Amino acid sequence: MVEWSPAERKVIADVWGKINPDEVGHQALVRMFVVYPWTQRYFGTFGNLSNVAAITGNPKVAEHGKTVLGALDKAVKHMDDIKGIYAKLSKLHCEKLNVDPDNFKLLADCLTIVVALKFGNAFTPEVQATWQKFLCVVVAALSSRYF
Ligand code: HEG
Repeated sequence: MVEWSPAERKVIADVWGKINPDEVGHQALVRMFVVYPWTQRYFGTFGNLSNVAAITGNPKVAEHGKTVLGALDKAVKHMDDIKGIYAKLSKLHCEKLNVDPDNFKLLADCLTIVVALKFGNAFTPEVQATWQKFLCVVVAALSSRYF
């Protein structure tokens, strides 16, 4: 069971309050597809992902960015039960989408980089530590139904 201090809860609420979910989700996915091109293999229905411009302009990527951030919004609102609220989503990624769970960490790292770029100096070591703890829990919860 993950414990969240009041200070950590405040950091996550602050970061989340300053994020534009459509933009951040989109930019994180673009980075994932460009930096880790093998992650494209799960998105055969998305059409052209052949270069940075195609990925950036692909409306399905933008749409999926919103979907992913919508799921993260639920995690922010239920920080004490992330495993529970992601149980179905984990099963879906494992059994239906057949996503290798190592990829969750890659998307999480892309999310951190996008948030860091937006925040600049405000992304202090303390903020980074808490943000990455949050994403660590998200990744663990998404992986929890693989076993
Ligand atoms: Mg996944 C669908 C969330 C990482 C591949 N992902 C979804 C959906 C959500 C979601 C909410 C919609 C589920 C539904 O239709 O009921 N994904 C989600 C989160 C994260 C993540 C929160 C990590 C932070 N996903 C992820 C990664 C891959 C992946 C790393 C592959 C590299 N997701 C994937 C695919 C679909 C979803 C292929 C189906 C997309 C579609 O067909 O529209």
